[in-house]
Formats: sequence, structure tokens, C-alpha cells
Amino acid sequence: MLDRRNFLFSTGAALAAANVSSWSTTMREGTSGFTPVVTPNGSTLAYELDGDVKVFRLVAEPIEREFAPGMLVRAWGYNGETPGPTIECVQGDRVRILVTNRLPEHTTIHWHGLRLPNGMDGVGGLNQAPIRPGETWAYEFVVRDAGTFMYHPHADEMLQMAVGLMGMFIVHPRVDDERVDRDFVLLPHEWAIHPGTYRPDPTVMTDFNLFTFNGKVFPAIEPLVVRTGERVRLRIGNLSMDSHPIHLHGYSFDVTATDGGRIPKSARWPQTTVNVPVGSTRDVEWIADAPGDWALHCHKSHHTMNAMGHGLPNLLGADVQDLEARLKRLVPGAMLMGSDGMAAHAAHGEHMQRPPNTLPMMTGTGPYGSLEMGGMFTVLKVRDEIAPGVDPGWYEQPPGTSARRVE
Ligand SMILES: [Cu+2]
Repeated sequence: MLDRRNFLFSTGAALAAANVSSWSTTMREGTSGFTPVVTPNGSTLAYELDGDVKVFRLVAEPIEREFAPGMLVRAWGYNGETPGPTIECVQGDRVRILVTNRLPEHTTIHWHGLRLPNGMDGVGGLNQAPIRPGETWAYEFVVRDAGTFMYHPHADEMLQMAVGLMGMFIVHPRVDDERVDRDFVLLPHEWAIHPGTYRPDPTVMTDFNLFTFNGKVFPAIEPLVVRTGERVRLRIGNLSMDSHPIHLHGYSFDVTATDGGRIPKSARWPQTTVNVPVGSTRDVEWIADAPGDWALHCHKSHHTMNAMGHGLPNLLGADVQDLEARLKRLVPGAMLMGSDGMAAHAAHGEHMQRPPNTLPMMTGTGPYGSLEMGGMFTVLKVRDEIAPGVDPGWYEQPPGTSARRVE
């Protein structure tokens, strides 16, 4: 967790240096100068102060991550997590990031999107020698730009990112004239973990079968809980192998920034789906003025489901009853999939045998039954009253505002 005392001190000092009147305003209002980001299912990296330098520590190491109850993944991460903890600082800060390598092979870290001295850019072989197992290296630079950035290895890069080494790097402006009430961070990722196994397969290049937000699949992804009327920012990164069109129901948002910086107000796009290309970040912002439970998900429909068997014959529309009866005589418990659509296979588990450590293809239950989702899906919960850290449960639709059966 963030070290609250250092956090307040450094933010106040930054504001005092920048602008005396904003310092006094800030003190009078009792605020800290910026709204800290929240990384659902993750954490913000604590730091220590060495004089004026914010000192962060990252340990690259093999980890275990529970994608959802019933599935444990043997991945690589930072400080026990994938994605690694979110680094959060203020424009103009001098940061020192101590990186310890506890992996079985060398690594480096590249600070994606940040403008910094060439020797701090982290490309193994180009900007530095690799960080060998057991070594700790220091990266130190002044953070020049505010924005939404990322960090990831630039050594054996395809493998190290395929198994989970990545994180977000958030820089707040020194004086924030577009402060929001809630500031969330999501890092989607995609994985190839064959049913019945525990380790991502780094030889798979494009045919992924598990899709996470912050290292979790629905329904294990925490909802985003906000109060009615709040201004909300969502920062989305992407270090996977595909773009992710992230769609929010019930709202239109403005795309306010990329990893290249804030977009001038006159050039912002109103959208309901923001495509986040590979190697990019997008900030979107909206006023949460509509209470409810609003779906927030990747719009590639195979990214909102979990692994299924591949190489199966297409049975959609086929009459399989006789075939299934005959097959069951040969292979007790066998079943054919997808002749009437796939929905019958949501959250089934019980009537369909799955390999160990394998999640249902579609799962999750809402107030009206099965959601038939998985992967990159969560819910924005907007309520008039919320309590910190408390999931408010399902939304109660006001009478007369629900879809209904008419015959
Ligand atoms: Cu996607």
C-alpha cells in the first residue's frame, strides 16, 4: 500500500514549489493535491524518500496468481503480482527504481512512454547490459511528463511479457486543473494456458485463450464502484498481442489522453468504445450521472470468455441427439458442444467434466441468472451512496424502468 505519510509530504512539497496559492488552497481543503489511482485487484507501489528522491523497489520473480477461484496460474510478476504494482508519482519527481532479478534468466525494465535519459530506457543490449539473476540495478530519472505510462521487460521480451511481467506507471500533473473524483487503472492481458495446465505457453504467438483485466478474469474482477455524479477517469494500458476495444454501457465518455499526453479539449473524441492498441494507453473520462450496474468489457467477444477446446468440428445447427447417445455408449460422460449455441455451457461444470485448474468457458451469475461471460468483463456500479471498499451488491432497478415479458 501507499505510504500515506510520505505521499502527503511529497505532494504538498511539490505543490508548494509549484504554486504558493494552490498550496494554501490545498491545505485549506485538506486534500492531497491529486486523486490517487486505484488498481482493481492490484496495488500501488509504496516508496521511501531519500532526500528528494522517491525510491521504489521492484522484484521480478516467479509467482502464483489466482485468475479466479478454481484456477491458479504459475506466472512471472513483480512483487508477487501480475501485473506488478502500479507506480504512482508526480510530474517533476526524481525517482529511483531498484530492480531485483529473482527470475531464472536475465531481465531489464523499459519505462514505456516516459521521456528519460537514453541510459535509463532499459533495452537490454542497446541501453544497458542485462540484469543477471540475483542482481539489483537502479534506474533513476526525473519524471518530465504527466500521464499514463507502463513498464515491462525489454529482454527475452516475448516470453517475459507472455508470462506476466508488466505494470502501469502513472504520473499526476504537478498542478491538476482536470482533477477527477475516481481514477481507475486497468491493464488487460491475454494468455495461452492450455486446459488442465498451470503455466502460460510462451510458444503460442496469437491464439490466446484467457483474457484478464489486472490479472483476473470475470467474475473475479472487482467492480468499479463510484458515487452518482462523480467525475471518473479510467486509464487502460495494453502490452498484449491484440488491441482491446473497451466498451462501457450506459455512458458516452471522452478519450482524454494517450501515452503521448493529454489530448487538447477541442480534439477529444466522444465514444462508447475506446480501442486500445498494442503498446498504447488511453484515458477516458465521464460523469457518472446514471445509477445502475453497467457492463464494462472488451468488445472482442472471444475476449469475454475463457478457454475452450480448439480444433472441434462445427456442430452449430446439426442434429446431434442420436450421435450423442451413440457417443455416450462408447465414452461415458461425453457430450457434444454447440449444436444449439454455446449458452448451455455457461457455468455448467457439474454436467460437463472439465480438466483440473480450468475455468468454465462462460460463467458468473447476476440478479437475473447466468451472465455467460468470462475474461475481460466487469461492472461499473454507480450508486447515490457508497462506502469505501464495499461492494454495494446488485442494483435495484426502480419500478417501471425494467425490460419485461409482454407475452
Ligand atoms: Cu480484448
